Amino acid sequence: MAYGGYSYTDLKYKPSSEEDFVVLFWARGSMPIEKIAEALAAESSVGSWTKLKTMNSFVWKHYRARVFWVAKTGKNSGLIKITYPIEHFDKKNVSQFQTSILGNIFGLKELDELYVLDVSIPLKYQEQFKGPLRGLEGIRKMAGTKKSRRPHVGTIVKPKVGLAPKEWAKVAYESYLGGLDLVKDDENLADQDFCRWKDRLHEVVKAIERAGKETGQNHLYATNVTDRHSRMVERVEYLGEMGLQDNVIVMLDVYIMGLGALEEILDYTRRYGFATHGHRAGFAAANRGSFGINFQIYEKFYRILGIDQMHIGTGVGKMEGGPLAVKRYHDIADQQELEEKMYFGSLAMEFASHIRPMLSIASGGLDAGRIDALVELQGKETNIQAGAGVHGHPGGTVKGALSMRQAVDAVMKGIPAKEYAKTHKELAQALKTWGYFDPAIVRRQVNYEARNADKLTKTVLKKGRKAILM
Ligand code: CAP
Ligand code: MG
Repeated sequence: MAYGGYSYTDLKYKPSSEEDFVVLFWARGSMPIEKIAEALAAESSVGSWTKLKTMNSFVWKHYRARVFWVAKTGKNSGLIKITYPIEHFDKKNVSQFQTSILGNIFGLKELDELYVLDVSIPLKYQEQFKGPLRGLEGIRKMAGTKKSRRPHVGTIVKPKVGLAPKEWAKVAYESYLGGLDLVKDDENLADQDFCRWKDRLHEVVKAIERAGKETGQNHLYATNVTDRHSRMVERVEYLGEMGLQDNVIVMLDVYIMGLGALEEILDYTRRYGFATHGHRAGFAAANRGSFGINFQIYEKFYRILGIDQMHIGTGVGKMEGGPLAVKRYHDIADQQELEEKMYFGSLAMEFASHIRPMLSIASGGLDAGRIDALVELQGKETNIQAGAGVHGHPGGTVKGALSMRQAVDAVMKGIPAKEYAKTHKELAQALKTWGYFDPAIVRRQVNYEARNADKLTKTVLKKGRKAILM
């Protein structure tokens, strides 16, 4: 079935993991799904709505997209896999990649739904990028947890914005005293008049030194440098001159700034030897509707470009994302090989060997009572972070931080938080205030996935997007 005078369908084609991109779409519209697939392939590669006098066999052979798999769920709806040759894409230009695959196709008027579920990025394309400088192991080294392998614990100072530098650093100091590894700026705190970036930084550095003497820990601070490029560079250079690489992590609002800007600033963080923290504020706008882009696509690019620790959601907190989907995001953060799981809308992909694992950041509506469930889902290779769940603790910040550390200590000893709370007051107060998220709920879901993968896949192939676990 042709679109714009050409047929892009080649069901016999077998993409190579070295050189071909594979993109998985969900679509529904006013044309037969086979024609929708053709339209997507045309508009995202070499074609348009009608035949071109300028088309030639060389262009057609080397640069066109190929529809190689369609799973019809109705006459006009289904899942589609399209592959693109690496030559189609400009070198080291993530903007051009996005314009091709995540661009015009969203505007085609015959479509009522279009969701780009996943992208498998070929190894040869990955070679152009450096990946995380420190990655999961490097961040563990900074916090001194390489041996213990306990989850990291962190907080976001609250209120999100408004505190003056000394007030802000006092909250940070108390958080460290309670045993937290990481304190971070909120995504909307930058360099506002009431809390200038440099002033806050200097105060926090003092807090890290003071607290470290009491706790014996090497505490970390993720400082939000997000801004226009020149200002981000100035800040990274300033951090470099201060020699703060062992304690400071450069935080970036990665979705808002875009992949091109991210790649550019990562050249500077790498040059000065800084680890980076990726906050994904805004991603959900594209992740949730009937026209959208799944987070896993961005997450793969964040890792390949070089984010060291990355927000992936929790599955048990305040933000969207079911537990199993978040588990998939966890795999994308720290596994080298990913299997295809159609019930997550996920493709198989291999990360190149030089692309190190990222540490996942579990954040959003967490408190000590959710740590058992979180670890049940994501394991211990993660950074568990709570803002309100620390600073809203009835005993205040130090006790809130202690409650989080106690919950992590309990996990490491294999004791359920409810049990550990009998001898740990701060944890008991947290559980009393916010309740206990029973890890059995998560365990049931994880077991269900393990036992029913085939059934879940069949359901998605029959019912489409609404059956995909998100
Ligand atoms: C968490 C948080 C983070 C979210 C972002 C917030 O605070 O600081 O920005 O975790 O979501 O402002 O909501 P609380 P995600 O601990 O007080 O909820 O990690 O899913 O990207
Ligand atoms: Mg926040």
